[in-house]
Amino acid sequence: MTDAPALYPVPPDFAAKARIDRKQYESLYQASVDDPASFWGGIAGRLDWMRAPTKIKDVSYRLEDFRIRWYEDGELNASVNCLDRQLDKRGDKTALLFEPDDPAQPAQKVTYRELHRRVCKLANALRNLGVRKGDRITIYLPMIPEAAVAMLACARIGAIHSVVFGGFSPNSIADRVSDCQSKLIITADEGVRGGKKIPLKANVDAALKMPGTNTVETVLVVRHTGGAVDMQMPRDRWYDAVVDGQPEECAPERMNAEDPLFILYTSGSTGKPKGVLHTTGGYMVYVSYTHECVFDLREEDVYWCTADVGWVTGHSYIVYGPLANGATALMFEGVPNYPDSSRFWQVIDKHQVTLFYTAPTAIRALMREGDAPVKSTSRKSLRLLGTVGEPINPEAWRWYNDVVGDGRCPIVDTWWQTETGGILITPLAGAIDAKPGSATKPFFGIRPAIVDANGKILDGAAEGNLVLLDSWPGQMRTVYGDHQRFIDTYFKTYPGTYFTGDGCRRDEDGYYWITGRVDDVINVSGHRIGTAEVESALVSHPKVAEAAVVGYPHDIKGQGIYAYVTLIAGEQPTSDEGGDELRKELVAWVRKEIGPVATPDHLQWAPGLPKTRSGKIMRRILRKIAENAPDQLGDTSTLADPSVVDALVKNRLGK
Ligand code: 6R9
Repeated sequence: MTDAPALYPVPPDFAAKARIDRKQYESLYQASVDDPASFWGGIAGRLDWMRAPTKIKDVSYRLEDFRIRWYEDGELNASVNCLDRQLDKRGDKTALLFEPDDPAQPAQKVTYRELHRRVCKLANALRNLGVRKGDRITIYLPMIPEAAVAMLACARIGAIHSVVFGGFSPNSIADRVSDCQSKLIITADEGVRGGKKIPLKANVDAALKMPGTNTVETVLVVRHTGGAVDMQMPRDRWYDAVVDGQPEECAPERMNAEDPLFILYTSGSTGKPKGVLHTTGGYMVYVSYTHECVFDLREEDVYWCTADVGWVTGHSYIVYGPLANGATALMFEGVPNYPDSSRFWQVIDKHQVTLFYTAPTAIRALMREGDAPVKSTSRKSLRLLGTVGEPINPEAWRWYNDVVGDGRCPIVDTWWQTETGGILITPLAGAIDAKPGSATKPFFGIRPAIVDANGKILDGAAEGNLVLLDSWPGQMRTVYGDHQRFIDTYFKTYPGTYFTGDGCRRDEDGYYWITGRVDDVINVSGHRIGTAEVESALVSHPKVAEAAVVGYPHDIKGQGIYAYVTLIAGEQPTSDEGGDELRKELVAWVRKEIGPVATPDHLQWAPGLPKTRSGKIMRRILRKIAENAPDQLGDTSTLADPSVVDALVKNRLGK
């Protein structure tokens, strides 16, 4: 045990200047849950509406009259809120600060005026290409300003964007394009990360050869690295060529508050990734308000969120939240350890970053490199630190606090999900004392509860499953094209509540401690991977009969992927000792099928899998074997063939 403090009180000088102090948090929280409609009706005034909403909230989580509607008679345009309305006061302020992968290349500053111009030109070009309100556009770009431009240009004309993370494979692109029937794709010749090229355009070409993708009429290609690409005319067009000469003004589409803004695919416990759909009004209110409160945003802040725009964090807290607030947001193309493991801290000094938001996995990886790469930089500009994506272990929290923040900067550990649109459980740095490892307390309007396996709500200090009792404006509205799946996934498990899929403990002070997913989702470095997706990739290999995939604790990634594979009759597993060809082939196969994020860390040959007599794989047992805790296997008597367990334990990898 260490004698490190368990509680880090709000720094008094921070609280003195904070937007929200302890008293304000308590009274605003109470007001927000006592009368959500009047609370959120007031907060909506922070946006520019073309028609102000008069109906604020209409929500029922009951299955018989299920509905989630916020601001339903309001009209607005998200790009106008991020751009046009900033021009008067902030036209020359930097909106996006671009730091390229290679530090020798110049950084770029894109002012609000310039961003507005670029968005309008692309929006006009998209309209000329026949894109209309409600059409779906896939964006597959590196972390460059064009990614934000593309999202905002879609928003301007009412097209629904679906951003696909640049690390995903052609297969994953094809699945997402075909699910939402995209008409157009915006990509780049190549991306670069850590000096390595990523063949984005070639991946799109491969995806578009796959079934279900023939809705795509046009592919716009940003020239980024200048690498050679195959242009297939008339389908493929250079981005510059179509944008050049377009008018610099573009009339924004009037959007109803409940019109879709974007789709973002995320992994669930079963089946293919779901198209999480967010709408315009509630989402914009929620992300702009949370961004301002949680980061205690000031006009002069330089804000850096290290997420990729391919994930929800990039949508809400690089693009929509910060720009709606007129902030300066840094966009970083690279990785934390290139050219060396001091890069993050160097970028902070170079751009005088004041607010820094990153993932626990990055903190753990950098912590392993020791203090020197941090200490060689100043970081004096920093005033607040944040984390997101997975639980942060107290050691990493303390290192972040003591070494990165020099003990000066409060930390906000923000819990939320793709589905929630924005941050739901988090400290407000001027109001809530921190406890390392706890996301602490609910944001305004959020009513978390902990239920046991039977759905009984537990009071006081308790551990169980995390549900939310009421809606908030940023909540997802549906699974694109499958509303029933939305209801089944989130509202059936514990009727009358939204089920998060996370386990959680609440302590005697009412602090929430997220313990991780309780469903079949693995959180690898903050990226959600469905076990079902990896299993289906494995069994699509001709030599694989069956596969079961579980997560196990991993020092850096939080969780790693552990796969058990049964080969078809007649195929011989290759050995650990040498000639491990088939194992390597299967790992590479999963990388190719889904993308490098889904690469199994361990692949164990399983002559048989532990199954119940009804044929269900007992993952609980496989998890324990992967965790190397064979003494905790629990009851195996219900298995059809208990002996398979002994064989798996005996042959566990890395014993
Ligand atoms: C924003 C984002 C959501 C899942 C979520 C939970 C985990 C996110 C966390 C956290 C503990 C935090 N998670 N933030 N767990 N503490 N501060 O990450 O969205 O990719 O959809 O992942 O991530 O398990 O359910 P998404």
